[in-house]
Amino acid sequence: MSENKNSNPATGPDIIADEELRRKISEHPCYDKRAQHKYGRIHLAVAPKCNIQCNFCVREFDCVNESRPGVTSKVLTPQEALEKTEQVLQEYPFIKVVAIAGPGDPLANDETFETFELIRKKFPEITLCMSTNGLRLPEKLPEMLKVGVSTLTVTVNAIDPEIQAQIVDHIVYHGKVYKGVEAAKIQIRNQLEGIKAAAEAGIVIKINTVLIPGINDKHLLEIAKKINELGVYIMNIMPLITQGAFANRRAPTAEERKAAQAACEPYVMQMRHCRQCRSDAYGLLSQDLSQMSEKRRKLIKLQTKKQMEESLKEKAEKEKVE
Ligand code: CLF
Ligand code: SF4
Repeated sequence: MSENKNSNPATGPDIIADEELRRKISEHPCYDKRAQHKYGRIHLAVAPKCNIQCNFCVREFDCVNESRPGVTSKVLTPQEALEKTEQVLQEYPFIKVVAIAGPGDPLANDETFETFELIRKKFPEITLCMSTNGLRLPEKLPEMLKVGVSTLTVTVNAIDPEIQAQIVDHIVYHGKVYKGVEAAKIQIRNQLEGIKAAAEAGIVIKINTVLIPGINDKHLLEIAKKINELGVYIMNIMPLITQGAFANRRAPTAEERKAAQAACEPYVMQMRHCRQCRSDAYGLLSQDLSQMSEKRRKLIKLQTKKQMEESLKEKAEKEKVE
């Protein structure tokens, strides 16, 4: 068995050399399981278009590579997204990550970059996070670095084109439609090249892999080994949601998913607390404020205010003693 050279499940963010990045990861609810009950994220639904067709995707809904399926998010303009972020961060300061995860593919929408640019200018300290199918990753990486994306999720469901061709029906790449193995080869090449370059540029990478029994279930270990070589930080094995062209397939059992995570863990740290959130979710992972009543949100706002006042008081008292 080869060494897990890039991730250490025992230490998490501590293995990241850059201090600022280490802080960001330790406050990222998806990247560090210890952060999930303390820090939150806001998803900005500014990216409606997608450039591929996954067989498990029904396009009226959010991208299921990073979202709970069967829900639709209202698309925002970049300016509306900034205004929403200003309001939400003021009310819920425990939110430390601003992310774009759909409803389509963020790299297929220029609004992704316009939005990140606006957010970065207003909140230079905040962590910018993104998820993508990776088709345009190599060509878009310079723009991502320019706006300051520091955590990135790429969905990799196969690194073997024969397997990938069973998962993605077609891709649209530079204005041309490709199908089958030809499409799969282009997407896998761009994903792997893009992941390697992004990791080398200092972006902390998570891979989402949808576990599809009978298609890629025997292939996950190969993916884990490959992404370990590329410098990936963490892997999130998600269960197939049976819909679209895969409506008649079988979802993996909890045991099958656990076994896949255990097999891949020696090669890459495993995320086990994913909530498959909406592309407009905000709050803690376990507490999506976008789906709560105004009354419940007000209560959380008051609790947050109280907690902040208490921690400021504690800090002031500590400083007095010192
Ligand atoms: Fe969002 Fe994804 Fe960033 Fe997290 S979600 S873009 S890495 S800030 Fe997190 Fe939600 Fe699971 Fe995604 S729980 S669906 S893994
Ligand atoms: Fe659907 Fe996401 Fe696949 Fe695009 S990348 S087809 S939005 S699941």
